[in-house]
Order: sequence, then C-alpha cells, then structure tokens
Amino acid sequence: MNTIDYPYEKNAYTLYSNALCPYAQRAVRAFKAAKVPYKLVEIDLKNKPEWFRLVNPQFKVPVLRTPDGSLLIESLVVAEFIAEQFPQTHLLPATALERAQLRLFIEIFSSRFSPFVYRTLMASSKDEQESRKESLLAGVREISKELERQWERPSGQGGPFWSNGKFGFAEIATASFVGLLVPLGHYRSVVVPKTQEYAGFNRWAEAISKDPLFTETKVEDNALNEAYKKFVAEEKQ
Ligand SMILES: N[C@@H](CCC(=O)N[C@@H](CS)C(=O)NCC(=O)O)C(=O)O
Repeated sequence: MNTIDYPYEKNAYTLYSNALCPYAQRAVRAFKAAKVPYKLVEIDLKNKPEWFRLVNPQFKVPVLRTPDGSLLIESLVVAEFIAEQFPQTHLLPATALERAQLRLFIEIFSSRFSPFVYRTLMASSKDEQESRKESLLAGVREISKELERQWERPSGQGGPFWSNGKFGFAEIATASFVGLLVPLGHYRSVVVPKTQEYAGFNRWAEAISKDPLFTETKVEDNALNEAYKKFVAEEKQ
C-alpha cells in the first residue's frame, strides 16, 4: 500500500468508526435517523492501521469521508453535517432560535455531564469519588431543569424528547453518554435519584433507553462495563 491508499467506498459515504466509542455512535445514529446508507469501516482502537493516519492525523474515530473525498472529523461536526445535508429528515430545528437553544442544551450536557462520567470512574479515593459523583448529579439536576424548560416550547411537545416528541439531534449528541450510567452504576454505584429535581432527566433517559435509534447502536451492558474498566482507578483510602 503506498502513502495515498486507504479503504473507502467510491461515490458514497464512508464512516471510520468503532462500535464502543460514544463519539462515533453520534455519527452512526445521525446516519440511521436520516436513513442514509453508508459504508462502515471499523477501526480497532487497540491496533489502529497505519493508513488511518491519512484519514485523521489525530488518529481518532469517528471520521466521515464524503462522496467527493472530503474528510470530516469531530463527532458533533460530522453529525451536524449529516443533519444539514439531509434536511428532509428535520433532525435540526427549523428556526435559528431553536437551533441556538439546541446547541445550548448540548453545551450544558457536554460540560456538566460527560466529563464527570470519566472523572468519577477515574477518581481513586472515596472522597474524590463522592465529590465527583456530586458534581455529576448537580449536572443531571441542571439538565433536568433545562429539559423541562425546553418542553414548554411548542415543538418541545411536553417531552419526553428534546423536540417534536421524537429522538432527534439532541439525543443523537447525548444518548451514548447517558448510556454510560451503566458502567457508572456498576463501578461507582451511581444512581440518579427518583426525586422531583431529577424527574425531567429520568423521563428523558427512560425514553432514550427504549428508542430503536438508541438500542440498535448501544453496546450490551457487560461489554460496556468491560470496555470502561480501563478508566476505573484502583481504590485508595
Ligand atoms: N472530540 C472527538 C473525540 C473522539 C475520540 O476521543 N475518539 C476516541 C475513541 S472513543 C479515539 O478514537 N481515541 C483514539 C484511541 O483510542 O487511540 C470527537 O468528538 O470526535
């Protein structure tokens, strides 16, 4: 193989992905929601092929190769590109205001939830685990409030999804990380309480967990726990 060779599907979309990667799952779910065919190239993250550097010098999944040969990286960029490229699927809201509200929701989720998933798993002392768990739950309360606020928009339709009563872009961006409550429960006994301050989040997470756009791409609980073992710090007192 010379330096310009790497596998791709001619005149089609090629997605370089890994089934366990929560970022890559955003791109997979965007394609599924848009009902657009694509060629999947699974990248073994423990043994990445050298040609993958040509696809993404950062050596990370996901990467999308478009039919004209452009290469796009960063999961949210890729998912938003798919949503915009196929507007008939209405994955993005119709108005600029709602698109801004959607981006705000994803920003709140990405800064208050996802980092604390990893930080809670990586915390070694009991004290550190407890304080990170509390930060995670504070994030969940904020997301819960924001969801309830957004459900009051006409297109919020009273929930349980962010928009239009269906799994859409907000869920494409966040569902794989909500799914990480499984390893968090397994390794760190994290449980989102069933009280009022968490009600919006619990209702939303429950709807996500039953939707085919989540279940068809989700990793089975045992495999997910096994994959996340590498982040779990050994306990120190
Ligand atoms: N910010 C990137 C993060 C992507 C990322 O971290 N992907 C991980 C897998 S989940 C990866 O490819 N890591 C390289 C490696 O494991 O060697 C995105 O949103 O696409």
